[in-house]
Amino acid sequence: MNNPLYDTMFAPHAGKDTPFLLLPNAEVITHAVFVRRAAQLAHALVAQGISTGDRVAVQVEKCPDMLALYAACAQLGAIFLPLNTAYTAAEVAYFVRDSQATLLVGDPARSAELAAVAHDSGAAFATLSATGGSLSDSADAQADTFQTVARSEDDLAAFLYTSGTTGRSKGAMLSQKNLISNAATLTDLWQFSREDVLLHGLPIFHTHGLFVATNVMLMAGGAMVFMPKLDIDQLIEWMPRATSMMGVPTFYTRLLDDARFDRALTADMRLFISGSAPLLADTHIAFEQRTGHRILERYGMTETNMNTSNPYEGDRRAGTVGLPLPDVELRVANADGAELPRGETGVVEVRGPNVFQGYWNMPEKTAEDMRPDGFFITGDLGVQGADGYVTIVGRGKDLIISGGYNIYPKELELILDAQAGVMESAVIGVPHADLGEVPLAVLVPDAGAQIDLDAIKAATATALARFKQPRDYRIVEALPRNTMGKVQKVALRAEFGT
Ligand code: MCA
Ligand code: AMP
Repeated sequence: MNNPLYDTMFAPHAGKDTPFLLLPNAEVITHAVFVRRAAQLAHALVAQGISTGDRVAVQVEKCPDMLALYAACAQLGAIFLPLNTAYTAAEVAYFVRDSQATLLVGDPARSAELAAVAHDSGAAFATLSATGGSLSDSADAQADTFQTVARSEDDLAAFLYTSGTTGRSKGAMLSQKNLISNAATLTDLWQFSREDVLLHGLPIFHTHGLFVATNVMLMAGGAMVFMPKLDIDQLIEWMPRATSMMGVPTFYTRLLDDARFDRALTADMRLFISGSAPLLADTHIAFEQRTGHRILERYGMTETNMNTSNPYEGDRRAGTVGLPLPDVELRVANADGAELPRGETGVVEVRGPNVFQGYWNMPEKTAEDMRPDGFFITGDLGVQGADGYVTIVGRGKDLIISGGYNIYPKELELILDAQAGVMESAVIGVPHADLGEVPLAVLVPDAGAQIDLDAIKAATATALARFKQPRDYRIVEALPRNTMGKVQKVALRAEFGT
């Protein structure tokens, strides 16, 4: 193949007048129209000076043109780098600088601050949104075919930034092969076809909404109900015309909280998939009682795409993440990487075509997380039963997952520690009925100092996306520590986690 990603996902749809994106306003974008739009955007990128291998950072609201920009990058061999729309200018600045992006594409509504971010990093700036922008306008005037640039499956297709226990975000480099192999495996395993209509309420700047949901539907040739964000009314309205849904657990708990969501509404649905955070067994059971459907839970990571899945046909077990995917090797290992006997808890490690190419410009960090034999250390604690089913029992890494978004306490602690009057801080995840867990900050004041919480909240608001900001604060005299001096977060969670 000339360009495996483009030739697998997009080229086969050229000229097909079948529906691809069903928008909530009833507008339909066909596969053919989408492919032509991608070509126009590829020309617009070239006009901006983008060439093969360049990073294109994109922070725009979910809309058809944002997805077409992903296709355009694939067609010209540029590296697509989507960013959470909740990120502050300070956060975006880090990603643009670190990735050495050539272009930042931002929302026109935020063009003043984002243009400054791009300028400071030596990147060009353009705008795009559902209703227009400089890149969209430029695309409108371009030809709707584009000569696909030759690439190999080992070439990079995307960077996704993922925070870390050190507090510094890392750019996970994903190759064409990483994306294609996982999408092919999932399409086959979950039996997606051109008959499918997927309810798509996830953001498209993360693995779940982009490389699982969208890539699978592109591979299958089906359609997506493409909602700008999760909207329960829209989900309920569209469900009778859909066949499938993918969501984080919050999607399922919110549906269950709605009395309109019942067996009749889901009668024509064939599949509900959950991932990105643990789905409580209670939710799984309540969902089956209400609808007769058993949610299929799967498990993955930004660095690896999907690793395991409950079976499509067969036993979908509540509380487990199912079996390793057919082309993924999984072992539960001790700290040295030695495989443990089945039934013992250890760190989950995976190897296969899904595993990423490393962290951008961080070879030492890549080496730390990758075994010499090619297994990637996920940092998740798991156990594999004699029958192969994997259960995630905890996290070896200090991570909070809130509504499917990851929050690394270290990133918050570095900011809190730097505030006037704060001697030190510890951030923990506390249970939250809607989002699973949310961050709570525990602060220790400097001797004799008063902590000004309003000033601290203002500082975190400038530095951090809203979803990362602590939902609550506690002030204590000292943090609990073990004999090695390490903060005992388990003790903090026991004290404050209710
Ligand atoms: C929004 N807010 C949040 C979150 N989302 N706070 C904490 N955690 C969140 N996830 C805050 C906003 O800042 C705002 O705060 C208030 O909640 C309402 O915002 P709104 O946008 O209306 O919220 P929402 O639309 O109800 O969003 C909640 C959501 C959304 C539907 C759960 O966050 C979501 O779509 N999550 C999915 C994330 C995802 O795709 N994860 C996959 C990562 P205020 O009112 O104070 O201003 S990929 C991954 O994890 C791996 C690879 C995998 O396995 O899939
Ligand atoms: P991310 O950094 O967004 O790639 O998040 C990946 C992390 O989400 C994994 O390492 C797990 O800790 C968690 N995760 C994803 N899917 C599941 C699941 N089904 N059950 C439990 N944890 C999950």
